[in-house]
Amino acid sequence: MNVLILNGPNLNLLGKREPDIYGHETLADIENAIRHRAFDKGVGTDFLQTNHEGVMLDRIHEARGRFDAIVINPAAWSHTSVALLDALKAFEGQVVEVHLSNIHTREAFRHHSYVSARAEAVIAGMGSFGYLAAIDFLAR
Ligand code: CA2
Repeated sequence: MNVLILNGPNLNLLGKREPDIYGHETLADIENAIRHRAFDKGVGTDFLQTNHEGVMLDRIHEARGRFDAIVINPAAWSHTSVALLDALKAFEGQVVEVHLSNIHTREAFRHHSYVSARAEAVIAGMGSFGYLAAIDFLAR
């Protein structure tokens, strides 16, 4: 199984700002933990973080036929992007949506995610462990 792990806008700042909400780990720390967990489960991985929505859409298009699943933290695009939802609908594999924070206990505008309509599973509020849970779910 090959899994593409996608992280959306501003997640490159993890560990550098707002540690009370998003924790002290950097995105590199989290990606390393995912890489190790996936290796243990015999799962191949590739990673992208981007602050550019078109770059994210192109990567999802390219994933068609190459990856069995996508684990995505769409960050703010969760709450705004029908384009991201449409791109994920064109991907034939499984999709797991991950949020570090529990978006349902935060501001009302974070309660709805367009991506959730396409996701097999949605994880929120587990911090970086959510990504590892997503790998375990896909490898089960
Ligand atoms: O909880 C999550 O994982 C979110 O997807 C994170 C997004 C937010 O817009 C979603 O509502 C929930 C924000 C990512 C920004 O990450 C930062 C990290 C450090 C400093 C500033 C922003």
